Order: sequence, then C-alpha cells, then structure tokens
Amino acid sequence: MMTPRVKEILSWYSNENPGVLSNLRRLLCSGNLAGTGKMVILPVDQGFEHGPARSFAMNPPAYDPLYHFQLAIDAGCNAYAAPYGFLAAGAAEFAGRVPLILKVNSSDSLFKTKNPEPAITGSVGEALELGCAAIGYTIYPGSSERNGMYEVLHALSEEARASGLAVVVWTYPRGESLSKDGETAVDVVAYAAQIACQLGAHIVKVKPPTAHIELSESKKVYETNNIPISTLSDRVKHVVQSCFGGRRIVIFSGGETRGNDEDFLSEIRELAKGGAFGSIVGRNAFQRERSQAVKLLEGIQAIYQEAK
Ligand code: FBP
Repeated sequence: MMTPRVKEILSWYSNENPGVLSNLRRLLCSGNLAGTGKMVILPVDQGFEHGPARSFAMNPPAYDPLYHFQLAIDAGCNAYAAPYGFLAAGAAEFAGRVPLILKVNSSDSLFKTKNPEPAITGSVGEALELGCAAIGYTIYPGSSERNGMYEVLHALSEEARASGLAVVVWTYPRGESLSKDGETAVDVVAYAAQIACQLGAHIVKVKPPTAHIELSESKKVYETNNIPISTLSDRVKHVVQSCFGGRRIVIFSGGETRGNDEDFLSEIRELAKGGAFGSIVGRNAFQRERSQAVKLLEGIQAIYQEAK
C-alpha cells in the first residue's frame, strides 16, 4: 500500500537508502493504521526497565514473551518493540507477521542513580537476524552520561542505516541537572526531541509534555514569542514543530496504567489534535486483560484514524 500521505512522509527521508525506506514503509503500512501516516506501537521492555512483577503481575499471561507478539498482531499495532530476550523468544514463530523493533540499550531499576547510564544490550546484527524493521535506542538528555549515549547512538545509527534498518529513538530527559517536573517540561521535551532528530532518528518517541518550563533561558523565549503551551495539543504541536518543522515522525508514550479507558483516550485525543504521529503504549495495553487491551488499542487507533 502506498498512499499519498506515506509517500509524503517518506519524502522527508529521501536521503536514505532503499533498505531504510522499505523498513519505514513497513512500519507505516502495517496494522490497522496502515497507510494513514499514523502509528501505534506496542513496547514491552518494562520487564528489564521496571522488573517482572511491577510489569506483569497484574496480568500474568504477559510474563510469556509470545503473548506480546500475539497482542500486537490481534490489536493491529504497526510494530512490536522489545529487548533481545523477548524478541528472540518469539521471532521465529511469528516471523514476518508484525514489524519488530529491537531495543539495543536498556537500564534496570536495581541500581539507583540520578544519572541513567543504559547498557548496550543488542546489536544491529541481532536486529537483522531477528527480521526487525528498526533498532530502538534510549537517550537520557540531562544525564551526566548523555554524551556517551549520543556517541553510541551516532555509531549504531550509522551501522543500522548502512544495513537498511530504521532508527527509533526514545528520548527521555532525566538526570541530576533536571528537576522531576523538568523531565516532562515542554521546553525540555522539545529540546530532547530535537537532539534525537539531530542524531539521525527516523522516529522519535517522547513523553507527553506538561506546561512547566524548566530552563530559565527558555522562559523568556516562550513568553516573548507567545508560544502557546496551555493545552496538551498546543504542546504536542510545539514538539512536532521542534522535530525539523514536522518532517520527522514523533510519537508519544503511554505512561503508567490508568484504570479508566476514557481518561486515557481523552489524552490520546489531545495528542492527535496536536498532530502527533501516534502513540507507543506498553503498560496501558499489556497490564489490562487481553480483550480490554485490544479494545483500548483499537480505540486509540480509531482516534488517530479520524485525525489523519
Ligand atoms: P509505557 O507505555 O508503559 O509507558 O511504555 C513506554 C516506555 O517508553 C517503555 O518503552 C519504557 O519501558 C517505559 O516507557 C519507561 O518508562 P519510565 O522510564 O518512565 O520508567
């Protein structure tokens, strides 16, 4: 399927080789949102990031790696993203049925530190072997260790592109020089998104930004230039603009599980209104009972479908 919208989006990446373009097209043309230019991705790296019980105890079938492949397929997601272990456990059985993204770095929560310092836990070779469309990599702008992350991402993304893989960057401001509120402050999220784009991300993933402004240098600029930031859709618009004037795919994460579907869907409506290219929803999907998860993911897709 090649819709005018997918063609337009791919034109923003026309410097890339045919392998990268094919894989971006695979990501944009799979699942229920195929061809719309919007995407909903299922990420399941929380077992590593938060631990198994915090991630899966509320819906025990989710301890099984195969569960997530099936969920991503049944719910019509554009892709499924996970670290090596989870992907390797099901990649052969589900070969070719849903685009995969191999997370190639990870952090655990056992060592408490203000400055996250993820380990490299996957490679471009493994992504190719598993049949992935992309590698995924997390950077933590604001961490004292950020420069190492940027350098590794730069090298890995060069290698991934040379192998025809797309690059998805999770960009999470966090570290000793940012306040807790600063991690999701609109100026900081927009800045973190821009850094990911500059490092060559094809798809950027951020948390939904709040109206807080963290950096004293930013405050005046936001005020003087009347940058609207009062609603979530205003802020999303600003983040999308910060990603090369809208010429990069920017998607927003789901966050902790919310009991009420309607609460969650009203946030998705704001994201869609602001021009988000989609969502990457983990806990709110796999921590719900399976049929509820499928229903919620379809509800999210319906909102993006309408906003296309
Ligand atoms: P969720 O929808 O569960 O928030 O998943 C998105 C995600 O980026 C995961 O890939 C990752 O494990 C998680 O958020 C990390 O969240 P945090 O760093 O806030 O613990």
